[in-house]
Amino acid sequence: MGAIWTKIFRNKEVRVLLLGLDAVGKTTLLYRLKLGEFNLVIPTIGFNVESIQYKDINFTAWDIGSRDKMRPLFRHYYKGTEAVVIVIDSHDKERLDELNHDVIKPALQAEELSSACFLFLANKCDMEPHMSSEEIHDRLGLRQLKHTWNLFHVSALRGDGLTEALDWLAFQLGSEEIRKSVTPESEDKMDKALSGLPYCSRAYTAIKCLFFRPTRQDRQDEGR
Ligand SMILES: Nc1nc2c(ncn2[C@@H]2O[C@H](COP(=O)(O)OP(=O)(O)OP(=O)(O)O)[C@@H](O)[C@H]2O)c(=O)[nH]1
Ligand SMILES: [Mg+2]
Repeated sequence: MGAIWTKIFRNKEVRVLLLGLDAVGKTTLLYRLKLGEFNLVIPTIGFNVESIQYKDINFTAWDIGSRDKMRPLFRHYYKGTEAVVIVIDSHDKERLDELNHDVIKPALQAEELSSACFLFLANKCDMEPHMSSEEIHDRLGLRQLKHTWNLFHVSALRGDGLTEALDWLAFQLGSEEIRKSVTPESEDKMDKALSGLPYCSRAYTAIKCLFFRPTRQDRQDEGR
C-alpha cells in the first residue's frame, strides 16, 4: 500500500534533456540509469527516450543524437525541460570549446531553459588522464552561470558517481524523499567523505550545503 501511495500521490514527473557532443556517453548513461547495467550502444540517430524512476522523482529522459547535423535541432527539445544534463568526455580536452559553442551556450541562452537546472557530468572518469573539476570549471566558465548547476565526475560505463549526481538533481527538483533522508549521522559521514576525496570536494560541499540546510531548519522549527 505504501509503495502505491508513493507512486500515485508523491511522484513528481520531470522532463530531463541529455545533451553533449557525439560519443561522450549519453546513451550509455541513459541505459545505465534505466537498466542499472552497461549495454553496448551504437551512435544515436534521432533520439532515445526513457522513463526513469529515481526515489520519488520520475524522470522522462531524452537522449538526443549529437552528430554535427543534429545540434541545431536540440532547441526543438527544450520546451518543458526542468533539468539539462550536459555530458562531457572528461578524457577529451580538445573538444571542450566545440561543446561550449555548439551545446552549452545555446542551451544557457534559451528562454525555454531559463529556469532549468544544469547538471554537468564529467564522464569517463575511469579513463586516465581525465580533466580535473578546476580545469572544466575554468574552460567552461561555470562559475559565472546564473542557472542552478553542479558538476560531478562519473563513469557511465562503471556507474561511479551517479548516485551523488542523481541525488543532487532529484533534490533540486523537489524530492521529499532525499530531503527527509538526511540525518545527523549522514552529515557526519559526508564530513568524513569531504576530507578523503579532494578532487570532488567541491561537489560534495555543494551537496552538503544544499542537503543539510533545510534539514537543520526543520530541526530548529521542531524545537520551537
Ligand atoms: N571508458 C568509458 N567509456 C565510455 C563511458 N561512457 C561511454 N563510453 C563509451 O563511449 C562510446 C560512445 O558512447 P555513447 O553512449 O554511444 O555516446 P553518445 O553520447 O550517446 O553518442 P551519440 O549517440 O553519437 O551522440 C561507447 O564506446 C561507450 O562504450 C565511460 O564512462 N567510460
Ligand atoms: Mg547516443
